[in-house]
Amino acid sequence: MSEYVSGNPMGHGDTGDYTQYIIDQGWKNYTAEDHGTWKILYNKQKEILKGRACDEFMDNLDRLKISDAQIPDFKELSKTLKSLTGWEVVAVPGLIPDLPFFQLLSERKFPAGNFIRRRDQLDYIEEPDVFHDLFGHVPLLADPTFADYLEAYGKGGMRAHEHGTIKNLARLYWYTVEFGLMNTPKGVRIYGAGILSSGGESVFALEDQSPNRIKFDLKRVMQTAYRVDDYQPTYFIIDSFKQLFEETYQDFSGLYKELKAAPKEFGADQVLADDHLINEGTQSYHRGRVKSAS
Ligand code: HBI
Ligand code: FE
Repeated sequence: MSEYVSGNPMGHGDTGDYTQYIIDQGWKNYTAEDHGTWKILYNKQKEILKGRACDEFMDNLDRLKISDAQIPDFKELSKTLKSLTGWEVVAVPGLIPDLPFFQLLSERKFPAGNFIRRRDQLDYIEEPDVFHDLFGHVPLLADPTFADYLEAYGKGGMRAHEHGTIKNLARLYWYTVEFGLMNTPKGVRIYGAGILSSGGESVFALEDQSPNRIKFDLKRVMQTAYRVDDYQPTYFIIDSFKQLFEETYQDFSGLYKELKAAPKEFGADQVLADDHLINEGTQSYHRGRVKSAS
């Protein structure tokens, strides 16, 4: 099962005011069991991610002193993060509407769920919790290029909100920030937080014969549906964060015009004639399972 399900239980509010969603982390309220849950998840992932996560992730996990000892204190962590890239972590109760989410990112504030999953949810949780958000997302915010990309994404989100193209932009987020793979001199590595925080998907995304692995193409990604309830049938591979930033650091108005003029939606498992395929998956994993795409 994938780590969490995207969706928006709090609704698509169109208020521009994100402050109403920010809460105190309440670090003192975590119980010994909560910290213990963090420790179990942390140690399992740290082991699985050796040779699978990109170096930028592993190195920054250490640089930010995110350890198995306890759930990080956002205020402490933010001091270090701010000094490195200007990003900080703020606490939210769960998924928040798109616009405040984008606004926070545009100001280099990363909203992280403050709660941690229960012991019976170690492998699967619907809403992003502190393990997914902190362990999965925060280390890369210390990478200068990725940090720039996410800020630019937030700004792009605010423009997409005006164009009515949030769906296209959300797919870009999904296939990069959440489920992205990167080609490196050492081989294909994980940088997407949805994979990094899921033991099962870390192995599946890189080693299983089932999923397609395709070179990243901006327009293609924006037209591709994704699975919210299970592992991805397709992963897109970038060459570097620099490539990702350069290809996406632009005003998407022209692209949105094209997408609106000739609307297309590719299935989450579809392979196209002009895809730059790294490998075509067998889709054996998803065959026979109940489908739902978004
Ligand atoms: N809220 N807390 C939180 N975390 C997210 O990742 C998130 C969100 N709200 C909206 C949202 N993501 C998405 O719609 C973005 O994809 C595009
Ligand atoms: Fe996430």
